[in-house]
Amino acid sequence: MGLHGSRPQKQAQVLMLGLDGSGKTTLLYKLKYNESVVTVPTVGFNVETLETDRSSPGLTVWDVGGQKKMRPHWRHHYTDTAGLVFVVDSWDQKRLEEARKELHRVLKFESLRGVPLVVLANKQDLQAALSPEELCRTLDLRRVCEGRPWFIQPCSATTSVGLEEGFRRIVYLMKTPFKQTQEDFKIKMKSKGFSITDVKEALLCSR
Ligand SMILES: Nc1nc2c(ncn2[C@@H]2O[C@H](COP(=O)(O)OP(=O)(O)OP(=O)(O)O)[C@@H](O)[C@H]2O)c(=O)[nH]1
Ligand SMILES: [Mg+2]
Repeated sequence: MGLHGSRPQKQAQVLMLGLDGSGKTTLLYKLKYNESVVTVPTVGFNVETLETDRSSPGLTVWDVGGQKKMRPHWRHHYTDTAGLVFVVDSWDQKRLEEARKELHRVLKFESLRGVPLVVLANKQDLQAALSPEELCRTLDLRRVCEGRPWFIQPCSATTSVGLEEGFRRIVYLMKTPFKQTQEDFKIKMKSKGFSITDVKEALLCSR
């Protein structure tokens, strides 16, 4: 899937949220233009379109500022959201509790019920970054995402690693019925020689 360019395509709305400084704007422009931009805290929002493959809608990605004063505005974007991307600074352990609370608060909104979620575990280029498994536990993802298609993707907006995968994953979750995503995952794991126990373990951390 090329995530660049400007071919006209049917669009699906993806809402990108996360605490201030988690890297939303940096990763949006890295994906769109493959450029490392110097950002300032977003007041309001940025919006960009990303192309996907021909069989999927293009993505209109809304990057809404994450500062405390901006968070009450997040809910104005919930209607028509087909996919949610929540960006976490995997290095900043001091702010993980704040990130957990905000994510849980967002997921309680009725208008986002069942909407697929990808958590981007950003800043993996930093040495002390927490792993996706550690973040999965700290953010209590398994419990809060009960009944919702979700995935946690390690990435770095600085190096680009994992960014396209994260957005491919949200497209896949948006396109595929929930039960099917779990079946696909089990088949993939088994074909790679993993045991049933491994599959169950992995499903706890990456649905
Ligand atoms: N090392 C490293 N730094 C990053 C990464 N992504 C973003 N940053 C840095 O983190 C800081 C904040 O990035 P922004 O993209 O402005 O964060 P934001 O989430 O858009 O913040 P708000 O607009 O306030 O919500 C900047 O100094 C970025 O260069 C990453 O993957 N690795
Ligand atoms: Mg920003």
